[in-house]
Amino acid sequence: MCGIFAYLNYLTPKSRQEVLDLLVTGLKRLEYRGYDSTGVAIDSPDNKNIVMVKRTGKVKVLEEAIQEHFSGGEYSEPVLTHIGIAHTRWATHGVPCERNSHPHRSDEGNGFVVVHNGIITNYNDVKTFLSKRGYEFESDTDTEVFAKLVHHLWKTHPTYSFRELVEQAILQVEGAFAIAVKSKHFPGECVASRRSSPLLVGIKTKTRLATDHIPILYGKDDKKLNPDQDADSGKQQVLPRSESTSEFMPLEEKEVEYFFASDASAVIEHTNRVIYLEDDDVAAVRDGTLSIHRLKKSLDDPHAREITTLKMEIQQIMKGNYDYFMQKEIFEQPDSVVNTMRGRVRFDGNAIVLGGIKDYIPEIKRCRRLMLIGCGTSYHSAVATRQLLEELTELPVMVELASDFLDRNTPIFRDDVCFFISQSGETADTLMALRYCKQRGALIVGITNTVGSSICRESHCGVHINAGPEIGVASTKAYTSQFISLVMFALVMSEDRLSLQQRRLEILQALSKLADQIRAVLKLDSKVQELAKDLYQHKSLLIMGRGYNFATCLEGALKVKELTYMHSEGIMAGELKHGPLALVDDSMPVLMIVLRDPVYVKCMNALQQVTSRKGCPIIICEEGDEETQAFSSRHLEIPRTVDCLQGILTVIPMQLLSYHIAVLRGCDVDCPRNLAKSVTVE
Ligand code: G6Q
Ligand code: GLU
Repeated sequence: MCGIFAYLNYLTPKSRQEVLDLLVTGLKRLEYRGYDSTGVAIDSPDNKNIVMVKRTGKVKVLEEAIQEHFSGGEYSEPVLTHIGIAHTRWATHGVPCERNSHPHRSDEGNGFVVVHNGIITNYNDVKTFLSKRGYEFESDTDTEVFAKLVHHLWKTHPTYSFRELVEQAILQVEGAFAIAVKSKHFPGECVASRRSSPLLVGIKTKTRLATDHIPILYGKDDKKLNPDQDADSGKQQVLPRSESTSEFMPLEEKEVEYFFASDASAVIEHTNRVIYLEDDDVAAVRDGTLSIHRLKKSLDDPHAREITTLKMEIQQIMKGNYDYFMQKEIFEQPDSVVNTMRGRVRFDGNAIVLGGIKDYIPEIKRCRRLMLIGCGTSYHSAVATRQLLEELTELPVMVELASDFLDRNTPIFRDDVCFFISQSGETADTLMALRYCKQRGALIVGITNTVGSSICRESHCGVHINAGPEIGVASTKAYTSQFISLVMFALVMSEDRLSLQQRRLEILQALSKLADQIRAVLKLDSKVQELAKDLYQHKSLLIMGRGYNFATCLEGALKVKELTYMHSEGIMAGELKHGPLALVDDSMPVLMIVLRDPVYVKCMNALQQVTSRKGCPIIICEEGDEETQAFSSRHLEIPRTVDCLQGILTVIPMQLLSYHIAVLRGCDVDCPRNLAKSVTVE
């Protein structure tokens, strides 16, 4: 979680105020990743110190503090070369407050300042080690140990370069992190690294870059420092130096700006040229030169990191005329579902090609079972499509929550095919599950929305869902696009099954009408808003359905919970009489999904059970279905589609309902409390 943003201008004059504006804008783009507190660090006007401003709460609060703090004329003087770092936090260690906000510092003189995303799992050991050497800690975070460790290494090994100091510190810490470090002892330099948390470097130059690859450099010796042999012994340590042995030149530009960011949305307005760092890469900028080093040499390391050109457009990450990103993303769904199918589904020839997995289809067809693994909304997309996958692939399909899957040490075999579904492509639980399955020889298929993400890179093959950037913390358009990606996969798998051709045709035709049908469902917005007015003061909402719509119940309840902080539960209608019916009375809000599909009669039974206990459900039903509508005065009618795609049309009223309840309750729609978009901690 959390957003890291750092900006380095080399021979590109910028005033500190301009730098601060850049940092604040970068943080705003990353705010969806965490919004407990924020902070920035820049050089003081005399260049002798580092000044920091931190605030509890969102970037807006920091922005105001910055305006107050840095309004003096000395901050408007241009500086030729400068580095500023910034952070928006999603607290894992220590409550959200100013003291725990990043950047964290090494000492009272702000010698080294650090922004960090992730968790340093052995921070207690490092803290004990440093405390014994006189360091006093001022926060409850794990991050602070890193700043102090770098300082300790600098004190004990004064000949080390900034990069070497950071490398040595990284070798001492365990866990997941992306970090960026700035130091007053190394002005104009920045060192950044990652392990299991995302980080990229954006590069902006006036002219076209001289290269599209940055070579990877290795230390001569990667030995880890023994933390017990330090200056306490009174002797200067002789540590292994990591001189570069590469014959390549690092990226050297005369006038250049570098951006270090947790994701591409923070840099796209400045440059579309980025390098996605890999685990254990250390990126260092010194005298305007970017070099990338590996902490440990491994045989399958490539020789260079590629500079990627981003295809993203700035408008994609702006709100436009909408009040919230979530609202924008709900209304984008007629387009995003088409983008998911674009270039893949040929409605005229009834053909589907998924370029990212086509070479693996024969292998997938021979597998023992399919496993669909994800968290939260992404997991729900697996629940939503499981039945169709079972039908069209004729394989056993397991759906798994990544965290539970790992807790169980689930047996995995070489002939398993494991799908990892993740909007961000960075969710730690999902990524850990991926690595677990990969180690056991299974084929890894990534279903992600983020090009260059860890899940993307570590999969053998995959489908990019092409939903476009999703900024609202509550996932909406990514869900419908994940759903469609899995449906397309099922269709590919059944291509040569004669007995399934009629069914495939029916689904393909339904897919071709989907965008218009979504538009029709979105027209229910004002009706849904009225229903929200009935519901927003209640404490709970039960959402019931079964078959293809059970996933909508789970996903709808998740949306209500996370956005409105109301209790909500997705209930499998078949389970009603086994317990949940006890909750139903004339005051309990209930929403039921009753569509004309193979489980219609069973759903009607559930509806009867609810109404006979004086329940007054809101019903989602098919257009013109008077028989069902007769059970309630409050209903939402959706267009008819094939059974296995109904879930796409039924989830949209749930997205709208949770959105409107959240607005009515005064909740922060895009940034629900305690949550963050990208959960890079386990
Ligand atoms: C839901 C949330 C959340 C999300 C999971 C998994 O609204 O966005 O449940 O789906 O945290 O995230 P990824 O899809 O990025 O792995
Ligand atoms: N573990 C760090 C903290 O609690 C960083 C969390 C984050 O990723 O924001 O401050």
